[in-house]
Amino acid sequence: MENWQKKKIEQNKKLKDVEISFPIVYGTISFWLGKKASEHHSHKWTVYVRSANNEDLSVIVKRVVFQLHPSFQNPTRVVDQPPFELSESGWGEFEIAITLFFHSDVCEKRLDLFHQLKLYPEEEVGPPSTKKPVVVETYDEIVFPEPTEVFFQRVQNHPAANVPRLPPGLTLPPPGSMEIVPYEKKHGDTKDHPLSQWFSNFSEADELLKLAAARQQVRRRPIASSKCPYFLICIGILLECLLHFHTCAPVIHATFTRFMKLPCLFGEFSPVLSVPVVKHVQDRVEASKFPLII
Ligand code: SLL
Repeated sequence: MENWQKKKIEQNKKLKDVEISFPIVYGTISFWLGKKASEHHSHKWTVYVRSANNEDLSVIVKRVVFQLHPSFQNPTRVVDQPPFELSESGWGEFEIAITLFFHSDVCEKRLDLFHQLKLYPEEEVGPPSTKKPVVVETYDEIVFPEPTEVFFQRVQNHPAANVPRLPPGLTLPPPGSMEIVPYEKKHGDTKDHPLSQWFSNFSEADELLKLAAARQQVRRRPIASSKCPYFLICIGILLECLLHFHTCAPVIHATFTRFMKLPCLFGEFSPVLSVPVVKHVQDRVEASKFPLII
């Protein structure tokens, strides 16, 4: 075998029983334009995908494509740099398709997310204001099962990643002996983002999720004896994963956001409503039980 072939095989070697996850948040923030509002441009809004702790997602994400309503000019918008976001102005609410493309060592498959743009608050919370936006965010985790060694080494110390310790007995070649796929080392986080005061803090939720996951693994129950009311949903998730994704596919971990319309999981609030983050946290932990029982 040629040297380059050996190298390629080495780079593509998968780490069994290992998964790397990235907590993400995607959503929209929209402001009413007040006096500046016109018939077709009553609101300005921003749609975005960010890491849940506002770290730089470009470590895995190469490109994000936002598919807007056909009433917009050039409705397919491509963003190749962090922050992965798009700002527009318009008059109506619609569903935005958000497609994530990953670097080649991360995953060949793309990931489709969908987000409903909201311009108007659900309940009347006082007179309309140009200062207080309507914020709708969804927390999810992208899980990469069986990452390649190259990917593992590249992100193991990255703050946007949840990287486990390697299983006992598994060691990696010392850094330097592998060709590391470069990624742009720019400051692409969203910490000093102009909209960051409106971002929800999901990092506590994430910590609690991890704790709950650990607890669940300790007392893992067999499925037959489980009284899990979400049994059918679990099968749905499994089927969905099998149908849509193959081995290297990203899996949306917190899929319950799509199946269970718990309002707390679909974190919709304006600062005026100010639903406490703790509420999100508790319900997430509850809902996280069912995928872990499998
Ligand atoms: C509705 N189903 O009827 C929705 C469609 C489309 C919103 C909303 C375009 C702005 C522009 C715009 O805001 N479209 O022309 O640039 O409510």
